[in-house]
Amino acid sequence: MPDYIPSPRQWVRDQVELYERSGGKEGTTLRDTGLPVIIVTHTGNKTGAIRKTPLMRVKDGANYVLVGSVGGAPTNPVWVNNLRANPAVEIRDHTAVQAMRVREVKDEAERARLWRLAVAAYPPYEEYQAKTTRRIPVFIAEPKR
Ligand code: F42
Repeated sequence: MPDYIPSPRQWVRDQVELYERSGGKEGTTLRDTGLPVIIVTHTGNKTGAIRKTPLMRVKDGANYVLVGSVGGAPTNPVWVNNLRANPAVEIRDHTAVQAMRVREVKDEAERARLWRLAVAAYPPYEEYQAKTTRRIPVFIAEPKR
């Protein structure tokens, strides 16, 4: 069993800890926005370690949309590299935990549709895209069959 390495960011680490310790009953929203968050568990592409990344909860039917915005920072979050290298993830949405497979959305029409869903769920994504010259990566996570 590989080791779990928590995020170096204290507030992120604290959110993951509370979310998981409470079995998905507490720590499930982004700070004071009240908007729901999921926890994506994935594998470090260099360390092979278990990584846990909270993201906004954006649903598309049974699927989840994962947005690598990191506040409109100039570079992609490093979890994007992990998902590109190893698409097997686990997603915790409150009390439900599911094995899923991710793929990066490259098709423009599909991305546009999912981006609209993402912005509806979390409007600041639009400002984040405007703040950066990089194209914010979007993944879709589908239940593993
Ligand atoms: N970030 C988003 O991008 N989108 C969201 O919708 C979002 C929502 C959200 C809600 C709640 C919350 O608490 C946080 C939220 N965040 C959101 C922030 C998100 O959880 C991440 O913290 C953020 O996206 C930055 O991700 P990151 O993977 O770049 O994190 C850095 C700080 C980090 O953890 N770096 C690690 C480190 O040790 O420096 C490396 C982690 C790692 O995966 N390493 C890989 C390995 O092999 O282990 C190597 C990666 C490589 O290729 O270099």
